[in-house]
Amino acid sequence: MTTAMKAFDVATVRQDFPILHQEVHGHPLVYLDNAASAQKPRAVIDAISQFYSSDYSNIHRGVHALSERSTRKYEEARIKIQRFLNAPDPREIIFVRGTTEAINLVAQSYGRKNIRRGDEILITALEHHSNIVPWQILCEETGATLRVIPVDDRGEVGDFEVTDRTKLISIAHISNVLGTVLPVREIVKRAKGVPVMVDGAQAVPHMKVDLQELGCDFYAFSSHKLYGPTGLGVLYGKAALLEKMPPYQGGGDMIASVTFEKTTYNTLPYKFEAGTPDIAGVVGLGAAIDYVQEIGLDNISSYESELLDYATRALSKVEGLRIIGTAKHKAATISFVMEGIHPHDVGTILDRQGIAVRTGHHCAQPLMDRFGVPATTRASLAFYNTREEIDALVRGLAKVKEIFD
Ligand code: C6P
Repeated sequence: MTTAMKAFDVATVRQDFPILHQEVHGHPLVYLDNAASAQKPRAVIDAISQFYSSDYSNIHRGVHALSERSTRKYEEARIKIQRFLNAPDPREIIFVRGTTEAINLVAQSYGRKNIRRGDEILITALEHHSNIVPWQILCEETGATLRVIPVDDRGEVGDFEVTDRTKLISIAHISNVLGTVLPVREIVKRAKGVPVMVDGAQAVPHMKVDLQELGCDFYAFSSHKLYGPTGLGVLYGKAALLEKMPPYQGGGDMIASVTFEKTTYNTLPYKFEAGTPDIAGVVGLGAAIDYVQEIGLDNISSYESELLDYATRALSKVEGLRIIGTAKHKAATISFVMEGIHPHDVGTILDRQGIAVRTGHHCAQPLMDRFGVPATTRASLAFYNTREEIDALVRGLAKVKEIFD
């Protein structure tokens, strides 16, 4: 039982995260780099340790007790994820290494089977490299074209046209740089049946995601941003599409039978899970989902939204600071630039004060070009952050200015 409670209380929740209670460079740690990766609650750390201490074995292979126990825990986690996302069927939940691998899987498996010369793949201008490069590779291989839906000055995605040539649309649910929440349901409606893939890496930790309501065809997220372990992610795909897709990788567990003449493939989801997966990671992700659900995604969304308002107001008062990304629907991520000071200097000086932010292009170079900046400083919030930490950030930025003045 964790200390997280029904009524959201940030001080109580913080007790669940051992790493937060330390000093960095002589200052209390202020961790504002959650979009890069979130910290892990005790419940996740303990679940992994407990699993390795008492249940661990390989899965789907042995008839012995430990293998059966491990297999049961692994498959229980799959069902947890299915329910968490309101996916219709656990066979539609595929374990992969992360969002990046999920998108590459769709590009290489669905894409190579269905995309031809002259076809068009639609993405937006705010995508992470993970949702750009796999499609560029596919375009190079097939002769298809990548078309980009522009974003406006606030960071909102504009209108787009679906033509006979449009064969796939792939969009972020939430921008990792601007925090913009994209209207996925409307985009799916406007797609008029063209398959839509959603990169949910930044959405799943911050808002309730209901796949049946969204209606998209593929959805990807990473465990490590959802307070779970690294090296693990999930691809959801509609069974009707997954059934027709060729395997992405060959190896153990993804086969039904192998001879040198012919191999037949396993059923869903195993057809896409070649080799020994991150078994303990999956158990840890199951624990992360239990933890997040115990706090409640509604509590998380409303607390983070209040904190975002507070941070936006506080940062707007800092002279010479410009926030990049002012969409109406925004998650708790704030990118900004400071007049005459390079983001790397901002990040380094903040670090000396115990404040962790990310600086750079955030794996979204085309978006940096769109806003005419080489890099930004990004403060990305989680439900364990506090107003006091935002105040510390503002004080930290005053110090940055003092050094540069
Ligand atoms: N963004 C950030 O600091 P992986 O690395 O596969 O877990 O996730 C890739 C990815 C895909 N899409 C979006 C929208 C993302 O934000 C990320 C990861 C981190 O913004 C690390 S670059």
